[in-house]
Amino acid sequence: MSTSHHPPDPEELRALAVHVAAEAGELAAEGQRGVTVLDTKSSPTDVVTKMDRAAEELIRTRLLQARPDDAILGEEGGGESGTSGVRWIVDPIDGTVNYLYGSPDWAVAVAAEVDGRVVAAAVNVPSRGEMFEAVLGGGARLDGVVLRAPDAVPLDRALVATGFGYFPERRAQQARVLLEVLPRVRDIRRRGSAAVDLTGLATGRCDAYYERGLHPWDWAAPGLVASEAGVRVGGAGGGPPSGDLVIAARPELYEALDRLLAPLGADTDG
Ligand code: LIP
Repeated sequence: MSTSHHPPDPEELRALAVHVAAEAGELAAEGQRGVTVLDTKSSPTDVVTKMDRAAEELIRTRLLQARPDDAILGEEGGGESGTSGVRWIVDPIDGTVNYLYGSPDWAVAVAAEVDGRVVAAAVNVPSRGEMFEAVLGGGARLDGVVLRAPDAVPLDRALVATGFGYFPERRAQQARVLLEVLPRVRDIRRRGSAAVDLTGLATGRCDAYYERGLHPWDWAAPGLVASEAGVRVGGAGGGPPSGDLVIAARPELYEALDRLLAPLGADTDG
């Protein structure tokens, strides 16, 4: 069934995202035990397993079966163009290092973008049995229940999640930033998955999140879940999320964290 010649219905895109994220999550969960490193990407610590590739392959196949004219951008397989105006942004396993070590914090993230805006999303956290879903302007849900992020807390009482990149120079800069952040907040969490962190803002598992050096597949789907739950999700200098910076929190806390981070400067490239 192809809906690609009609204006895309975000609810239909969400349903498809949920469907493929569920199937890919099941496949990845079955393959987690005993999984090993298949290859490395940007640096020796940036690993890929055969399940990252298998899950992405499954997602691509299912999406193109349902909507053959859509474009796809995936973490493992790169970009494929389309003609329908819909682009899927896919992270088959976000938190691959956790996945490799048998930890529960990894997720399958599938987002649909129309005219450059993410309009529908699914984030499946199989080890927790959680399926997050969202539609632009239509709210976010966890296992069918509407999500509303808890109110902001002051910065000095905020549990702040962050992450570190795969390049040594970037990590050294991230450590310098952390030196300024850590004494000013309740505590820091480094879970190893931007998708788990961002969806965690919607459920109140943490209060704020920031990270530099991410890719669109890291924030596309979970960013919509967070923003539809009332979280502000942005980037450097008041702009949208980008590889430079993703920052997310309820608005008042967002501003305080942004003020703290802004003078600490951009990362070393890489
Ligand atoms: C991961 C991100 C995480 C970041 C890691 C890595 P991957 O994605 O979700 O926030 O700190 O360095 O980029 O590589 O597991 O898909």
